[in-house]
Amino acid sequence: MQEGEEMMRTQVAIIGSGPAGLMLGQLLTLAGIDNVILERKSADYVLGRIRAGVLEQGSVELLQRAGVAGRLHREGLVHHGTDLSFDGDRLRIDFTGLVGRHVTVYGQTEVTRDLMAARTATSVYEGEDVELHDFDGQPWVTWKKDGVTHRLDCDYIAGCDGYHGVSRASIPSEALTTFERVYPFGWLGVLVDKPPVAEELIYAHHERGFALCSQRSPTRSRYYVQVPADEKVESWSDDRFWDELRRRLDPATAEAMQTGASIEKSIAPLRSFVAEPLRFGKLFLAGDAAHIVPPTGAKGLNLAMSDVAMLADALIEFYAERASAGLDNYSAKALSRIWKAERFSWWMTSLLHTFPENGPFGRRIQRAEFDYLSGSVAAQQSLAENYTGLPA
Ligand code: RFL
Ligand code: PHB
Repeated sequence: MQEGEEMMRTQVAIIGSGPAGLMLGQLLTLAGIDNVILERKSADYVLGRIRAGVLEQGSVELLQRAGVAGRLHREGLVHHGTDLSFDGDRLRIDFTGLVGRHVTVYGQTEVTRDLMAARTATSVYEGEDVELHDFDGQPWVTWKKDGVTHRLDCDYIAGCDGYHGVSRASIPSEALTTFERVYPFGWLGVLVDKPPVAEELIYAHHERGFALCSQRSPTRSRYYVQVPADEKVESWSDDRFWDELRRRLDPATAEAMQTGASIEKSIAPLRSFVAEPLRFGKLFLAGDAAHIVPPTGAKGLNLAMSDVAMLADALIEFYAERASAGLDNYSAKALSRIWKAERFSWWMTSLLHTFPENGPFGRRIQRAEFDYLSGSVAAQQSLAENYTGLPA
């Protein structure tokens, strides 16, 4: 060590303070396993990101296990079904009636806030130039803060730093196989302080493109429209957004929707991505660091939660029994669930969006898929089973 450097030690170094990193940290802390979270942004920045809104029952149960479900149970909105609209024709998928399960609408921002408030172990925010070292041997991590270089020695590193993070990028490229589909469109999202237009979510297919009516609370709504991948958010005034959204909804919904000044507006690109395996030596990947799904199936946050539940159990088993079977199985076990969520998210995206390359044949197939779904309890059950969450 040189002057101006500071050294620490922990059992598990967690890179990234998103929902995956925070949940892993909470589960480890509850099990008495020392951990440090390193995050490159500020806590306020992390809390300012508007993202997911739908929690599977398994994610709610995990938040309960982590001891952070108090506000979720008070404020979360239980949804027993969702609506699909195809060129104005409506179909309700009754989750509870079909598969005896439901989802809970509770913003990712709130999940993050609750996990941050519960955290008692060390978190470093605004850590610059995080670097991972020797993770095929005795791992350590460095970062800079206020001009000082810090070093953290650890047993394991958990890469929970999202799609653009340093963890996956640190693994030699020949050790990873990646699978990717980039869609030629994104979602333009608007957050508005107006009551939701309907009790449940509405996923709408229209020849002008996909639209989604979602919500955060009885007074706050979240809406999305499909836009071309190269679209600029500056070209979308609030008025233009509301006009476009109305055109894509059935007339009664368009009429009933309350609009107002947006409090957030952003465009998210759509991508399917998986990196395999999820382990390289002492480094494990979890959440968006390892995989991306298009948001149509509402799976990204939920997959991050199920990954870290499996990783936490494996680490807990390792420290309790010095048994590495769980750690050795983590990648294969998590990937099996990840690929099913990838399939479902791709399927929902294919059914509901307008694809420039589709042509008349592709559009008829989409319509036939919707008509089949409308007439088949089996097909509806399959949607409900996947949307509410497959078992871990
Ligand atoms: P995150 O949330 O990206 O957190 C990663 C954290 O790592 C930090 N980081 C670094 N820290 C240190 N050093 C570095 N070099 C670092 N690089 C990055 C980042 O600052 C960040 O704080 O990943 P995590 O924890 O894996 O969580 C994944 C979820 O955020 C994501 O899957 C969901 O938001 C996806 N998603 C949805 N998921 C659902 O389950 N249901 C939904 O309804 C849903 N809707 C959505 C979504 C994502 C969206 N966008 C914007 C991509 C809707 C949208 C519009
Ligand atoms: C959201 O409310 O942001 C949301 C809901 C459902 C999705 C994606 C995003 O499938």
